[in-house]
Amino acid sequence: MNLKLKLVSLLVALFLPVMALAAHNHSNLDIQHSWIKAPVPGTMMTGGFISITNNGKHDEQLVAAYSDIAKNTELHTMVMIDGVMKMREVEGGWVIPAGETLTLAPGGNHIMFIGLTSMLMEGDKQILTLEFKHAGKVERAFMIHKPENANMSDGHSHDDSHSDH
Ligand SMILES: [Cu+2]
Repeated sequence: MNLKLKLVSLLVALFLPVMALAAHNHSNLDIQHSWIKAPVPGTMMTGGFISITNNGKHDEQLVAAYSDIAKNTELHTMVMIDGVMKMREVEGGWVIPAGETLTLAPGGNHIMFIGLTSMLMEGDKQILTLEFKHAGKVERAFMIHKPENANMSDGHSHDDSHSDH
């Protein structure tokens, strides 16, 4: 047996337990870009957005979201009625087919916070609980910021103050 092969075997042995553990932690779901829109001052509602990729072999479903920041946390979609965009609650949420990505984004599907009970300060984080049909409840940090910063929502520092030019 050459050294390279031995090394590979060693690496496999080292990483197998990690992989097993990760699978147990529902790593089939790749969750990215979780953020909450900083509410317009004086309003009692806002939206949350996220991108969830189902890397598993079976369909998954986002069935509900829970938070401490509002009286009601609902899953909403946008529908066009008589030429006007309106929000509707989606009972049962959305199926995420195997290999596909569910994207909640401004102007489309979103998590709705109605009756805000806490101050949502730009740059802060809030922990939300997402409930999946198979993976169960998953906690996730959501960054609070303005829509313009949406593309910087994950893994970046928000310490730099954003000035509007
Ligand atoms: Cu809504």
